[in-house]
Amino acid sequence: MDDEQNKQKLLERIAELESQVFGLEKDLIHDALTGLKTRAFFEEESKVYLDMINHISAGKRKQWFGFKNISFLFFDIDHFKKINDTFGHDVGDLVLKKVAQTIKQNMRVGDTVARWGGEEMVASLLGADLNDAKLKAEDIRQKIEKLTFENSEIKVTISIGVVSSEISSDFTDLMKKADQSLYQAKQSGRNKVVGFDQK
Ligand code: GH3
Ligand code: MG
Ligand code: MG
Repeated sequence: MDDEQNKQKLLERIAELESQVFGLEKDLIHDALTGLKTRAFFEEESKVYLDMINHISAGKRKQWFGFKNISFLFFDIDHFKKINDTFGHDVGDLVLKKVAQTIKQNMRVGDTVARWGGEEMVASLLGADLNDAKLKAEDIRQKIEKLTFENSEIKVTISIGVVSSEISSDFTDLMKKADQSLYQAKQSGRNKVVGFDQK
């Protein structure tokens, strides 16, 4: 297959995926509590971008679709159980919603934020390399640390694992590596950003 055919095939695949996605029920795309995208949507969309990375050269990707890399942030609220236990589950829900909104507000057009499960969230940053993504994560970490709530005793922090397609272009592998980085962030004291280092 030549480049033009490859491009057409991918464009068709994207259009097909979009129509499939729009055909799904709203609650299959959006998480009811946070309003973020669902994990299923996130996974499908990310795999399309990673397929493009696997099949189209970096130069052509940049020229045709405007991106070379994609990076992922994996978020987990610190000691969230304690927030629930101290202030109640409803307050926990409000904290989770506010954190989700803060993450979403700091994204660019083309980025996607989803609820991975519980108090874990993920984001894809299209066009960002590892360094860009680490800077973005650090900015979000600081904004979350500064959030205030009606009850001024509530303090919330977040740990973030960061990976980039520079290291792997397999979705499952990337999420595994993001989770490892997140684990390191937790182990080294929480309220931290850790980028996946190949070494
Ligand atoms: P760590 O810093 O290690 O992440 O500690 P943690 O307490 O955040 O981690 P853990 O995984 O032990 O607890 C997560 C808690 O998040 C437990 C669960 O009850 C709570 N949780 C998960 N989903 C929701 C939700 O939708 N609403 C509320 N209020 N709590 C939730
Ligand atoms: Mg967790
Ligand atoms: Mg947690």
